[in-house]
Amino acid sequence: MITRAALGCRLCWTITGAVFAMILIIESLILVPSARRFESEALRLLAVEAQGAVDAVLAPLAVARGAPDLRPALEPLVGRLHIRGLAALRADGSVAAAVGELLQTAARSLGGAVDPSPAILLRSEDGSRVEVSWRNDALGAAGFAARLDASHVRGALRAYVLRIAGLVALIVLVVTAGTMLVLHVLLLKPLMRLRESMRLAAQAPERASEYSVPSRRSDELGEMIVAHNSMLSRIVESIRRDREVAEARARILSHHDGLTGLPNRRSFLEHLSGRRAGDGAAPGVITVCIVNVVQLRRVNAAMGQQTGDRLLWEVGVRVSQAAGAGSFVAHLGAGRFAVARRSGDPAFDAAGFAERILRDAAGEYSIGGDSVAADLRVGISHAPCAACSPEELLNQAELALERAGAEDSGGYAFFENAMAEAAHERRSLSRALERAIGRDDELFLAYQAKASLSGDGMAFSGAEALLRWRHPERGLVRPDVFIALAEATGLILPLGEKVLRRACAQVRDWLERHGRSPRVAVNLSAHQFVAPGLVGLVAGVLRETGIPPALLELEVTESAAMRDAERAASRLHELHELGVCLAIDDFGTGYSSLNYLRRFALDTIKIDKSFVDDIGKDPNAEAICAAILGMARALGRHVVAEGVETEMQLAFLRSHGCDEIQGYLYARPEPAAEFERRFLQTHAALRVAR
Ligand code: G
Ligand code: G
Ligand code: MN
Repeated sequence: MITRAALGCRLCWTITGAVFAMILIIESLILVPSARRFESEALRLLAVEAQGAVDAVLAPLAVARGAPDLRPALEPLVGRLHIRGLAALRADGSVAAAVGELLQTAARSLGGAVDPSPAILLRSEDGSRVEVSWRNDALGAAGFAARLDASHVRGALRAYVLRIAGLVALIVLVVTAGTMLVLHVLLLKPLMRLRESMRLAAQAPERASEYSVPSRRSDELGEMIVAHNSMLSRIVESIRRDREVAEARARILSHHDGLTGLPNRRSFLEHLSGRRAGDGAAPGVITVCIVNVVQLRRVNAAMGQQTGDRLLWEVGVRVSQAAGAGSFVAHLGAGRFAVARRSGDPAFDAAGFAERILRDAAGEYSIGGDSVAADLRVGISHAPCAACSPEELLNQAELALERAGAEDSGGYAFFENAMAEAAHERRSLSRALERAIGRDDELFLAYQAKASLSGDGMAFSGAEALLRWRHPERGLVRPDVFIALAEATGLILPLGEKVLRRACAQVRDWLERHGRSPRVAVNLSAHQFVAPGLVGLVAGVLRETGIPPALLELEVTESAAMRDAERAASRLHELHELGVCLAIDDFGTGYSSLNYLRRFALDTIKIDKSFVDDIGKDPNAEAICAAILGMARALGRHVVAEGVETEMQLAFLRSHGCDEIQGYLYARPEPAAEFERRFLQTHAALRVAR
């Protein structure tokens, strides 16, 4: 295991290779001179042996006087002690006597032989022979030269070099293996863990600190690991902070009005629906006042927009004070404020409440030294908490406001008969809707085409099924009216099931007749989304119609999903398991926690039309669109912008990387037959898969 890992380590190989090369260089630096020394020592011994032999032969002759003939004395030496030839030399270098092989160097040999110890004069090319000479002035000769057989010296040298090289190889082997082992334990193992930790942290930076590396080392590597761990926790911290800032920013942008710092229309409606949901059964009443600054336009024109803005700010402050704690005050835009007040007492004095607001907030204001008079009107709707929807309450207060300017109104007016009218209307409509669900001719689906923005143009990419109701007497009823009614009465479950079956049957029909069908999105209401039978219903309809699940998309509104985010997460997961696509509708209005958004099994985010409407008009709406697109990209979600009506909106969305659009600019909702003629019978590029 250790060796496997170490052998695979490029760093170890490099270091070990360097160590190996270093040992090799050092060994060869030592080996070359020592081999030379070995060889010359062997040759010197050879020469000294030859000299000894000659001296031994000469010694007895020296007793006789005169210059005897040396040849007979030297003759027997040839062939012994590696001697192949011998010559006695005179002082002038000439040969006095020679035996055996002829010496090449005889004539000049004495020149070198200034020493009584032998000197090497010549070596044959192959090193098998050497010639040596030495001084010896006995017996009338000045010196001797000898040719010696040196062939065995080569062999000895080779053996010597091989021995040394073997030793070196052994050292290299031991050092290399040792180096690898030490590198593996001290460097490679911690480095591998660091590398793995970095890789995992890069994949999931928001959980980076879970991948910190434990270490108790105190060396540089230990310091590096400590620094790495602290970097991981900083990354996590910084991502967390960024997310908090983004959430806070999104919350403020989408829930507050930049001019007065008060909550905006959206938060006002949320506040009202929260009250209703929280106290549905409570016997309280809710009072909604819309406070209008009548002459705001005149102030703007006469004294400048800045003064108008400042006045609005001041009015907001006084209205809030007058309404008192327990009231919710919002700025709806332009010169309109809204105040909500809930009371447990059914006889709550709404008129007194409105009068107090008028008394405290209308009148003179001092703006930058100028005196400005604010003329206010109040429209009031007043109903039991559970009776009306937030939109209804607000609409009724708007209607009442129109009558608040009348003579002797006192500056405020009530929406009259609100409860009775609404209840009657709702009862008759809901009976008619119930009947329509049982029939086949009143309710039908319209299909609105969506276009993808890949490339420069727009390409047909899918459709949303939108329910329509043609009432026999009233004509077309607006879907937001009858859907809300169906929600309130529970009719939404059979209605929603009908829509799902129709849409899937339509896809089946298109597949059979055209061999292709766009993906069709079906809206799920909040009730449907939490109904226990939903997953079974969808699975059943898919099975019965036999359509590919990917051709069905389910749209859940953001507010429905966020009502109980934990349950929504698991429900979305179950639906996703069926293979259908999932989209979150009206995104931006329900304020999702980004954290949940990450956990929801969603394919697509649909930016709410209200933001798209304000592109080019309201920088806040543009900021929200850009933020949603950026966030969706980071989370890997597909984005559809709803309600695109102008080229300008399209250009903005395209430049911010929006994937798909839906809106009148590309197509309106149309009956199935027309939709089919336009998008299925032509050769419109159809992209089913994304
Ligand atoms: O285009 P339109 O006016 O059709 O739609 C108004 C509202 O009604 C939209 O919010 C849309 O989501 C909703 N709506 C349309 N059809 C259906 C449907 O079949 N089921 C549900 N729950 N809502 C629908
Ligand atoms: O389900 P959802 O709330 O997304 O329904 C979409 C609604 O938006 C439908 O009522 C549809 O008719 C409407 N719609 C789609 N495109 C446009 C558009 O470009 N302009 C307007 N005003 N409404 C649109
Ligand atoms: Mn929708």
